[in-house]
Amino acid sequence: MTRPRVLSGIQPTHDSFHLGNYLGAIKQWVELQADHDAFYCVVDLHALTIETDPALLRKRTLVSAAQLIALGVDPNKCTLFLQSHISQHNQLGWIMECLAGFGEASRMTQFKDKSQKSGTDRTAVGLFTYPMLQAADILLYQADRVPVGEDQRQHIELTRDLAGRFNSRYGQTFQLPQAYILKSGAKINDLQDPTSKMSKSAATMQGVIEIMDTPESNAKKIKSSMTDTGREVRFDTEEKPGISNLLTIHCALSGKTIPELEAEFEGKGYGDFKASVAEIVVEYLRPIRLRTLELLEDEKYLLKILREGADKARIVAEKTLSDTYKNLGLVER
Ligand code: ATP
Ligand code: LTN
Repeated sequence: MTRPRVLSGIQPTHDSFHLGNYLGAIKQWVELQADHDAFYCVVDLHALTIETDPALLRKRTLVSAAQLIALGVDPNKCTLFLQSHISQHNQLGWIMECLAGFGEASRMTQFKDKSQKSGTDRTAVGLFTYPMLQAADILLYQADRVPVGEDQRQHIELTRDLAGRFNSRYGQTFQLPQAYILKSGAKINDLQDPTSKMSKSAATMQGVIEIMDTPESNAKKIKSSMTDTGREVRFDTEEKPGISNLLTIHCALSGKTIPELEAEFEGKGYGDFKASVAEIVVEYLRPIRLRTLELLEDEKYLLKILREGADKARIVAEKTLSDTYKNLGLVER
């Protein structure tokens, strides 16, 4: 029996992934690789939608790949590669741009939010066409499932719409993918502003737990996270967004349930609870950070893994693109 396909991608836009990236997306990548035919890529072409320094882009791409491996993405169990190594992504991206409506693309909230922040003159056209390249990433591999955080749901819906439209116009070509979004962990919030999502592009990193940050710094960030009113450790996103966020983080990393944690901290204050979250997070991340640093020391090994991944990915991507071209009526070579 063939295993269901899964594909996901992450941008190399920062020196470190954060806890939201891990709990919202990468943790699912690791679990799914056990019983899925999994394709995971560092979407370096997507990172070009913001202005990047070449040396920094190279460094961040390798740090991203190293972190994925350290977090449990296993190149022996899945196909790990860089998007720019497979030219079919750009080629299918163009087809998707020709299929998407201008109005449809204009409704993407990620584009609206990001372009509003920087203003139209400083917004690249690539940021507008970003979701169509993302659709190509997914459809090239005929993915059944796409593990992402809640903020990506709209892009996956668009991908399904584009795939369905193509299939009905030109004949069955693409598998319709489904977003794979967990209920818990799908949205981890900023520790200082617990009503907005933890984000790499936050104004200040005080509320962002970075995987590559030192244990001391992360412990400090958790201990000085925003304090809600009251004193009880109770899950209540309306009244206690900060504590609820910390409970979600604790649960995801310690494996304990929310009622278990509420009982454990009954009669104790926020201080004790924060100290426990800090310990859980720091001890969880400590070996991951060290393993990432170790992998980065051996760049040759890392590049070899990525080359082998691209060789496997290319076989699937070539087949899908060639079927797509044929179904569109583009003359064969
Ligand atoms: P930016 O804020 O610059 O868009 P980001 O921090 O959201 O960056 P991405 O590279 O866009 O990071 O996201 C990578 C993956 O992590 C995506 O699947 C996304 O849904 C998920 N993700 C990002 N932030 C969170 C979060 N706070 N909680 C849960 N999942 C998240
Ligand atoms: N847009 C996504 C990154 C991304 C992606 C993909 C996710 C690019 N291509 C394909 C899943 C599948 C983001 O901003 N997190």
